[in-house]
Order: sequence, then C-alpha cells, then structure tokens
Amino acid sequence: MTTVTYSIPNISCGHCVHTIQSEVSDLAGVVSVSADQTARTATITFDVPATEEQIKSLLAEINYPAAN
Ligand SMILES: [Cu+2]
Repeated sequence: MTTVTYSIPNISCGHCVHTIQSEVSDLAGVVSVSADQTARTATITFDVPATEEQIKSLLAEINYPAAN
C-alpha cells in the first residue's frame, strides 16, 4: 500500500474536491482519496493494480494535473 500527497493547483472549490474524490476513487486499487481545498492537495492511498502513473494520468485527464 502506498500513500502519496499530490499538489494540485487547479483545486479552487468544493466541487473540485468532490470531482477528484469521486473520479479517483473509481480507479481499481485506490483505497482512499482525500482532497483538500485550502491546501490544494489530494492524498491518495492505493495498492495494486493501481499505479502512480495511472493516477497521475487520470488527474490530468479530468483537468486537475498534479504538480508533483
Ligand atoms: Cu472547483
């Protein structure tokens, strides 16, 4: 199990938080997603088959690219 906190500059409101949490948690292997509107971060815990590469490409696809 891996937990990574991504910096996501595009987070601007509660809707962004909701979108990120619901989209990323649909990915197989993702255990939890906690996005923070003030810090503009998302802390994601995942295990196989999810990979960091997959998570980052999904974030980019939904218009919330990670800065790290
Ligand atoms: Cu928003």
